Amino acid sequence: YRHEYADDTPAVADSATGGAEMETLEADDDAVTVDEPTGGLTAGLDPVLRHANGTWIAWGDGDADFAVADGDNCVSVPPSHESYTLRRIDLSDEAVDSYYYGFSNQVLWPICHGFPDLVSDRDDYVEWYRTVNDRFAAAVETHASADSVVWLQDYHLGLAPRTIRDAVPDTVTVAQFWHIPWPSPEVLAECPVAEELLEGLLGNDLLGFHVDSYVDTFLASINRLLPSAAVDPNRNIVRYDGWETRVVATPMGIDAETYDRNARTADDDRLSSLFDALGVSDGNAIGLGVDRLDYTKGIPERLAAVERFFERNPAWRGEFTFVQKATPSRTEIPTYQRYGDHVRREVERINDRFATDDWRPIAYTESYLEAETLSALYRRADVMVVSPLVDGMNLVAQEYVASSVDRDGTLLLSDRVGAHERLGSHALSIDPADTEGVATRIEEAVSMPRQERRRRMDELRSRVFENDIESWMSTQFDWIQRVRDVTDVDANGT
Ligand code: GDG
Repeated sequence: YRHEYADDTPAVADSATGGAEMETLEADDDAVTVDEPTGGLTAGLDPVLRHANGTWIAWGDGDADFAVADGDNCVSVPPSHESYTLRRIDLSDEAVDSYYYGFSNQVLWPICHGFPDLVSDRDDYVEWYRTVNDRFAAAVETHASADSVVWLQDYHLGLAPRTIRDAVPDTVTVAQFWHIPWPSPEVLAECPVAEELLEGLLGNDLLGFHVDSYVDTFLASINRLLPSAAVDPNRNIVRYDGWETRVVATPMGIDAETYDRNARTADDDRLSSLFDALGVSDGNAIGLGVDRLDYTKGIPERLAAVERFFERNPAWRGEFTFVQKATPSRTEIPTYQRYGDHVRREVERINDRFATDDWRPIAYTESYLEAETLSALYRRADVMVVSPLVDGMNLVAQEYVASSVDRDGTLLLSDRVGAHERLGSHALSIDPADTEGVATRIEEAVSMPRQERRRRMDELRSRVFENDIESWMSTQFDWIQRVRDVTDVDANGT
């Protein structure tokens, strides 16, 4: 888990659950150490699980968890004040390869992001996806009681809700949050098991997406590919096989307070050592990109815009450095290996073109940054460029805003990410594929009067703080309660 911090790891729990940064036990000889989640979904879920005394079901390397687990692979956590159960699903290398790197990330991920040409399928991928979804469903069945809430996260568990629904009493509430976009029906039709996936998801009582447009394409997909289901377009309810699924848009927030606090308290040395290591001059204006190395994130397009900026503005050479933090991700997959190589080559080419003896236009790093260092870097960045070609939400844009405690920086935000709905009107909106347009926006940002920067940042900050992870969690549970009440009414025949 530790090295997959920015990646996505499926998990499911009775009462609540989450993804990548789950608290993980590391056995070191006889001692057990704990990695605490530093922010994001897992940090939001931890208190909920404690409160609910629930069960968190997840896979991962988890060697240490298995070392301290009982015969059912259950561990009581957190070790200091045990209050919920961590149940591990042990997956073989072959399962991880075909289920996670295979069907989840080489079929569903490209399809949901509108890149059907990048699908790379194999016969056993979907078989493993079914098998692993069934294993999660079986674990849920073991742990659920009649009034449980089951909350599933993300596209790795698209078939599990139906299996769970068929196995547990009607009084169990099943909800899911889908963290990535939902594609058009035309693109979804390229998925070899599109209908089965839709049927799977309609086992949920509640299905959440980040924004309305994904809800709309999901309902359009049902109309087109599962005509026996009935869609109520006014209430966004789908009736299928005797069950009702409510589909809602609930945009995810971040733990804004923590980013704000880390940005304020981070020791100055953190940033100076990072800049020393990257050869960045302290006096430079700083541009910044922070992403997983994923073809959806638009990194080469962004670098091309930075290159264009330096072409058009020779006076900024030596004065402005673009820092790109790129996190290697899904590196087993050839498309990702090629993408990483391409990004690194582009950095080198642009640096060769403009570098002087004591300055390089792009400072590129793939090293992990501790949370405080990342916040300090966000705080220091004058121009943050978030330019994915498509992105379910994008948390980085929100983290930048929360860390901008001096209210001095400018956010350039792609109009193709979920976060644009909430932040687009006060960020500088960009079309990520328009090199000239993004270069112009960088020019605008570096020459924007301070007052204007503050005005925009104040507005962005109030949106990010008002809609943080806590508010998102409570919206989830309000919706879960609402669909639960409906089920109770139906069960009573009224
Ligand atoms: C998926 C959806 C949706 C990166 N490098 C470091 C580091 N990170 C952290 C960032 C941020 C996270 O990784 C990346 O989150 P994003 O939201 O930007 O993107 P995905 O990984 O694609 O996430 C996305 C999200 O799920 C939630 O629903 O927003 O659309 O694709 O938190 O800070 N963190 C640290 N050091 C690093 O070097 N500490």
